[in-house]
Amino acid sequence: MSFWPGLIEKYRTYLPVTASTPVVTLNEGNTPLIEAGYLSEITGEKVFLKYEGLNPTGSFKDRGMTLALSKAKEKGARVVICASTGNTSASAAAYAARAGLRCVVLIPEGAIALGKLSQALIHGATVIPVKGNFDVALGLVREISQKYPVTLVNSVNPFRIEGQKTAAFEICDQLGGAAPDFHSIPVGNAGNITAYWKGYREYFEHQKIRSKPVMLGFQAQGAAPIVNNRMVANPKTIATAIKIGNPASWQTATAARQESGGLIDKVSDNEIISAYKLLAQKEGVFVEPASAASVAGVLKLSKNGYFKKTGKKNSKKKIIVCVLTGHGLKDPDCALLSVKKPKAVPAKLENILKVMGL
Ligand code: AN7
Repeated sequence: MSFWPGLIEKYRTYLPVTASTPVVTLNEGNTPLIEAGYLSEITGEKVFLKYEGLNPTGSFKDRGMTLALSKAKEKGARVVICASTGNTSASAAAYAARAGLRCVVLIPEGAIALGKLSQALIHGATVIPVKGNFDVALGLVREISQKYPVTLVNSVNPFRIEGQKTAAFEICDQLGGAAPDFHSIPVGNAGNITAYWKGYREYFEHQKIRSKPVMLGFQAQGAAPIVNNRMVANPKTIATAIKIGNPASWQTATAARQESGGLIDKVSDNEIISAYKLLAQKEGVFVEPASAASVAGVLKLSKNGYFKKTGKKNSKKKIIVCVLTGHGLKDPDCALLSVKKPKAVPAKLENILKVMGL
């Protein structure tokens, strides 16, 4: 195959589609696994970045949405609905536009990043800001989809998980038919950690890989219900994508943790922003804040000696894959708040040279 046909065609045999399923695709997937030289150096391990921000709408949600919209179209749905901290709404809006379906999105008012809001709007979705947080909005769309002929495309829709599991397949394919030793991922509603673990398990069962990774999930400190084993009524974090207090896939996330011998830990907003800037300035990779949680978590564990103590007992460097779930351009406000803003100078050589330190 000389071009990438999208993940449904690529991984068709692993997915619940038939020859008559209409494939709604933007040729999502096939994202790069980037070697992270700086992170490898400071951790002493071999770190890779799975850059999911390079999907068509700029986040991993496209993997789930290609399948969710294909299946919705197959069953004759006219309207899809979701609640979202932003990326799900952007992706649902784009894939619904492509499928010719109506899309309705509920978002927590004032709490989603600018890029995501502009995407949902320009793709023609009916955007309904709600005076409440994500968890409240998810409750509402669940109720609507039960009472009306409206298809829910949040990750409680099993086709979302099926599509998203293909990212685990890709990582193993990219590593030459092997799973990483550790898989690090931000956790919000917990659909993605569920999906990756399912993907690794299936590749293992199909003997495509000989081991499965240890799963490392990271929540933001102010939105860490799974870590604290307690719902959070008013989640708070700069990483708005994972500002979620009652994850829908809570049970399957803790199962992934337990079955893989991994952990789900929390990272502070400061740790998230440090990792966010490190990725941009040392690796050249611009992500949104939530995505940096996977790297912040690995740095935290590395400092505590975790990778030396855990996993295979040999001196070989461990392979750690950090999932970077969304593109930095999703949240330009956060970037501008994290740096010193430049001052304008007169358009004269001497002024420019002075700023350059020449
Ligand atoms: C960039 O868009 O929940 O644990 O409504 O956008 O599968 O929820 C987004 C989640 C991580 C967490 N990184 O994934 C939504 C939404 C980014 C995200 C997550 C999200 P899950």
